[in-house]
Amino acid sequence: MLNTTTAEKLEVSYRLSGREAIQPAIVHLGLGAFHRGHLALISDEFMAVSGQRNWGITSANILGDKTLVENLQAQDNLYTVTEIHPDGHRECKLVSSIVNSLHAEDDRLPLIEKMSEEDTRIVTLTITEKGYCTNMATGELLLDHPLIVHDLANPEHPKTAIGILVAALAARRAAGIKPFTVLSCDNIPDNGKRTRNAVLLFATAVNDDLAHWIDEQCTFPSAVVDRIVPATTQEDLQMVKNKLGVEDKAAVVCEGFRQWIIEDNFVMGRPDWDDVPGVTFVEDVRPYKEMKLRMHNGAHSFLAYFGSLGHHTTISEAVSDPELRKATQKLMKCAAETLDVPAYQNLQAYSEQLLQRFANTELAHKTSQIAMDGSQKITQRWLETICWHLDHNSSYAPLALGLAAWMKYVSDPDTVIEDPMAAELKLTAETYPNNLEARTKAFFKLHSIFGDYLPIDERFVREVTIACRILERRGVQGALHYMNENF
Ligand code: NAI
Ligand code: CS2
Repeated sequence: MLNTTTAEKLEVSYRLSGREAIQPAIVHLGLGAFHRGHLALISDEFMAVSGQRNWGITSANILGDKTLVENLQAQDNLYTVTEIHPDGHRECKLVSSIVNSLHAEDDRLPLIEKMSEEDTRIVTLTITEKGYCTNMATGELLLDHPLIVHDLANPEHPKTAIGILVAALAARRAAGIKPFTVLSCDNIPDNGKRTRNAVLLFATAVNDDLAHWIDEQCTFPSAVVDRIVPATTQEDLQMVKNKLGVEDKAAVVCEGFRQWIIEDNFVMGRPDWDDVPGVTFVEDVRPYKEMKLRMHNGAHSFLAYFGSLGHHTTISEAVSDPELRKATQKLMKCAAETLDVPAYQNLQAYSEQLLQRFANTELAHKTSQIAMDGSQKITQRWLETICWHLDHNSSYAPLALGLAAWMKYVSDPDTVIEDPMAAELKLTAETYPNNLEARTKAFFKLHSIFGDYLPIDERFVREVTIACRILERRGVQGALHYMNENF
């Protein structure tokens, strides 16, 4: 069991002295691997270097992962993060910033009460792209989403993160308490603005005066987050146990790289997170957001779908395939052309750094994990790049081939896909089993992914249909080689 002995072994026992004095001023929704390997670790390091004890975290899962919460509670909410570098060097860090953990799926009230306390000054989120219940093409809240429909009818007993945020803000307003800042740490474009718009639309449907209060007083800064944190495997848990001599059932492994770029707009103050490496406060995250989502995540999804089709289990295996590596470089170049970044930003160097990060064979980042929830990812990772190239009449062949791979992946009758739109995707594929052109156009009709304009752009439809044909006729390696030779 993780305890003070572990702290002594890691020579951080000082970190636990006075831990009981830590005040939880942050509530986090989405107690997942990334939260534990990024925000919670950064907050822990910040409190260690600053000596401040008033930025502890209450972390909650509102959907699933009950066992993780129970395991964390059983070890006093302590856990470790092992940063694994490409050369095999491992650095194990004990994290003590989470002082409360909740599983709030069955009963939201304790969580909402915690969020309503005046001491709670920031609410952070890593609830996955699907957790926002929004149309990824437009960014708008899906008012017909079954859980949103439930929450609008039962605003005091919400199931969604959006509903929970509004319920907690309503309680604060009723108690005459200022609102907290909402800080999304998810890979969605304009995550602060989109969360704000979803909260305001929901609040307007519940109570117009509440919506005005939120609009005027609550802040929703956007942020760009970057650290590769794969789902923890049994091998990871065993590695940590061998290293520490005790079991850590909430252990996280990740790469050494980390980045967190945050708009500095916090209504009730914030920690000086930038006292620790990798964190920067800015006025506008837009240039960084597009770079990260289109180059890093765009390449990640490309490697995930072509890697899966090519029977590569991990990203590091996929990127070791020469044709796939070359095609990924071309995709990143295609994305880089769309970016308006500061002159000092060397996008070629960024691309090469990404390939090194992807090639980290010490991290078992599974292609299947990244391939999950594609309906919530490809819009911001690929389609925004495609739209730019359509506007500029320039080529986007790697992205077209990526879409072909995604459609082939989700259409495979033997592939069980994890995606909130799995049923629609499978039905679309099954409707046109032998008519590739009709099937491709049917996918484009999925509005929450492709929006209004792409499906009616004949150039786009033609380009992607051709890519699908190339993939069908030449196979994975043949299609990659063809694109590499001709683009
Ligand atoms: P994870 O699977 O470990 O955790 C997912 C979390 O989301 C869990 O706490 C789960 O309870 C919650 N969740 C899932 N569906 C939800 C819903 N509909 N409503 C509310 N909560 C929901 O995944 P991980 O690695 O923590 O990633 C979570 C998110 O963090 C990603 O979707 C991404 O947006 C962001 N992220 C992840 C990175 C990574 O490398 N793992 C890196 C950068 C960002
Ligand atoms: C990945 C991201 O699972 C995925 O979709 O592309 O979680 C990726 O690991 C992070 O964005 C890296 O910062």
